[in-house]
Amino acid sequence: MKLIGMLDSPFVRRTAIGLHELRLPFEHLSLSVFKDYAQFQTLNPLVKAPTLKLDTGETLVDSSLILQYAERISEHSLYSLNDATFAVQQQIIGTASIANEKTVQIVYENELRPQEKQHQPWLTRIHEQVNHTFMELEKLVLTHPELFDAQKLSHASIAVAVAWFFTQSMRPGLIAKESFPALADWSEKAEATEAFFTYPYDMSMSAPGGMKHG
Ligand SMILES: N[C@@H](CCC(=O)N[C@@H](CS)C(=O)NCC(=O)O)C(=O)O
Repeated sequence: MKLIGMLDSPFVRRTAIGLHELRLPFEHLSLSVFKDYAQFQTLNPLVKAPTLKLDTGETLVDSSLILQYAERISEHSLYSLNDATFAVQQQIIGTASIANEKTVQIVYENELRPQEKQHQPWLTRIHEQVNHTFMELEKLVLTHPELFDAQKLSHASIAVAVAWFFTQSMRPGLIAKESFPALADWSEKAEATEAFFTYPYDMSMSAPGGMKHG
């Protein structure tokens, strides 16, 4: 199977790391939804990253749905078997996904919309939301330290580290590192693991204007 999308996308990166940890072989095609739009469209007319093309022809989108499929076909699992812990993990993944979504909204507003058409009240709202998602994640990491184990990655712990690194790289200073010590610490540990090292964050689009030129 083929995973399509760049590792500057937190959705693509968490999927790649999840597939890797589930020991599922896949080919990674690093195509941009912006600069490689036409080529991407030939593989998936929806032009959404991540896209997973199965050998049987199906085209899957959405990181959570792709990982749900991956869990079904793998002999391994990155979820807890305990229902109560699973609920916490789902809460963590949902919160991290909103953090990604909100940072992406800020980036799209800044990079794709002309300056004079940017709507400050909307940006203010998203800034507040992204800040709150990281506040919630910081609390979750502090309350459930046992779920953040570099020796035993889960979809939840992967999602948090990927979201933190993405926002820190894409919009440095947006979320003050010193106010989120547990997240910063977990990110450092996760980025040092073999799986994160194998699928490193792609910096090429992070510079302002990078999406237009990269
Ligand atoms: N909920 C989706 C979000 C995926 C997403 O928004 N991906 C971005 C790249 S970071 C994308 O495809 N952008 C192009 C577009 O929305 O047209 C997921 O979890 O996969």
